[in-house]
Amino acid sequence: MTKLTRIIAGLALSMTLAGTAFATEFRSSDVHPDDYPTVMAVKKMSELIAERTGGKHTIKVFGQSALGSEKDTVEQVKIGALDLVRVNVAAFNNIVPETIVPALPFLFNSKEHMRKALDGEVGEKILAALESQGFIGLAFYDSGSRSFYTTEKPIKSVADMKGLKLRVQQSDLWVTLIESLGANPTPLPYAEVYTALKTGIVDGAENNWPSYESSKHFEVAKNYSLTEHSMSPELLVFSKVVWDTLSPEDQAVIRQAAKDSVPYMRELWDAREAKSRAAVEAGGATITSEIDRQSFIDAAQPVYDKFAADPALQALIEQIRAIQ
Ligand code: GTR
Repeated sequence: MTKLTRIIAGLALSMTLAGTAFATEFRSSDVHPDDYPTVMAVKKMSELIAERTGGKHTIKVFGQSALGSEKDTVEQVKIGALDLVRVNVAAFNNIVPETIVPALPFLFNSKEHMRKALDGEVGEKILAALESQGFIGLAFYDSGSRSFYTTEKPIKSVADMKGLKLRVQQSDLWVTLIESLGANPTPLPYAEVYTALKTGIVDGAENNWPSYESSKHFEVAKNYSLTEHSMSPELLVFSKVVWDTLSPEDQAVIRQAAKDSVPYMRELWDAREAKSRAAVEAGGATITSEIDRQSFIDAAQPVYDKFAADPALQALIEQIRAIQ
């Protein structure tokens, strides 16, 4: 061994040990601020891990896209440069086809239906599918229903979508959905949406109540139309590169803490949805709740033909539809 290879070997060993024997503060990324339910849930998970490992492991959450966009941070997690990420499933749609399923338009009938599906076998299958691409799927979090909002006129039926420039998440599924509805998609990272709305780069976007409120999009796009076109959930994912350096005991603690953070998150979520809706209404947003929803459901069909034709995905969709 030359001196240099000895140094490199020593460094590699100490990095491995850092992951196993000594205290580690895992780094996690989120696009949301500190008081957002997804961020608070990962902080809760950190507390549980600290308790259950005698303080050996914790998680530090970097919010508000401080470590980059969802797309960039997913790439960092893939190579092990970042330990965890909390993103919407949309960020995985182009990487792991199974993540397309829960993002499909008008798939879930209700919040309860969505929770039941993701808590059961369907959810487990989607999480397991992440592993072949270098990710450990830990949990789903709620993201409510997403609806469109615009700077000029409100949307009431799919005809109102014609020609609108709408921001979408960076996912081919989402691009096709907007095209199918007759609008022009502009994929952008979340952190760039406020300025895009304000400067007229886009005419609108879509999101749930808490994001519409906390991002202040409601200040620049005041027409919120309750299309509730997707319940695309949130995903919490660990880097497989880092995971493989951990002991089976620590892996089990992390998996369980993630699961245990879900009910906590849902409680925060339900309260936050109501609070955010009230806040945007008080802040001057106009809510259109009379929507010709069927016109959207019909126009969205090509999305299923293009993205959900694969028999494995079809099976997941049927399993979801069979849940009462
Ligand atoms: C939010 C979601 C984020 C991100 C954002 C977006 O609802 O929590 O993870 O996906 O929407 O539209 O980019």
